[in-house]
Amino acid sequence: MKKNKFIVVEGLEGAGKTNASIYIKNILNKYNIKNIILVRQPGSTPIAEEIRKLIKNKFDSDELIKETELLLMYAARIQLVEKIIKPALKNGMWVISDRHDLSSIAYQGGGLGIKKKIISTLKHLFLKDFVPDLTIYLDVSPRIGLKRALNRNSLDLIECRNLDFFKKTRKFYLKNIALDKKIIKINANLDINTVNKNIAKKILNWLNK
Ligand code: Z5A
Repeated sequence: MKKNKFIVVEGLEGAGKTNASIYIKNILNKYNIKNIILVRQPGSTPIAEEIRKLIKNKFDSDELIKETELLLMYAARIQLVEKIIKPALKNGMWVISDRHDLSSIAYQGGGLGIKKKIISTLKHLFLKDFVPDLTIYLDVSPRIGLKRALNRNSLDLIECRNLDFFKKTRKFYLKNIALDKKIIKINANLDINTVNKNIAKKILNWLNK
């Protein structure tokens, strides 16, 4: 049996991260791994949830500049990592996080065009060598993902950005996952049962390694 791990689920909106996080938890449960917590970024601590509201809000008289957005993402992340994720891992819990720092690389780096050096400086300053044991990247086309998100509810500040923003974000996801062997790519354009089956295969493979 594997020691407890930190698993991250990544992808564009509507990729199915919420579904996948719960599905992975259920697979682990079947393997008698019961001590699991699910978290989301930004969020999952009272302070990080307040930061999340701030990021998603549309303000009539002010606009979030891209650097502020990046710093808020990191503020929420560090709050969650230090207050919840690291202590949970130390106590033998498994942690599944809906998004982590790869989201900042893709959205703020790819989508908003913030320089790689700035984002990696934040990563090295605050996360240091703290990295996920496994990342499941759900690859969805921006058009399909946004359509799914729109079917579900009204769009927030980030979701309102144009298709080009999401194309650039996806491009950065793809570029970065190619550099990391701990990231598994799943085609999330397929129907949900096929996506789940493919996730199960990959997770079981990984658990048995
Ligand atoms: N953000 C950032 O910019 N930088 C960062 O560093 C971080 C985040 C950490 C978080 O908002 C926003 O913050 C996000 C990125 C940014 N913004 N945007 N845009 P969020 O948590 O509200 O948004 P999200 O993470 O993208 O969640 P989401 O919209 O809920 O997407 P999801 O979790 O991947 O999808 P889902 O809820 O599982 O599924 C969405 C719907 O599609 C639902 O009705 C499902 O039943 C359906 N679905 C899922 N999979 C399928 C398949 N395979 N077929 C058909 N239908 C499906």
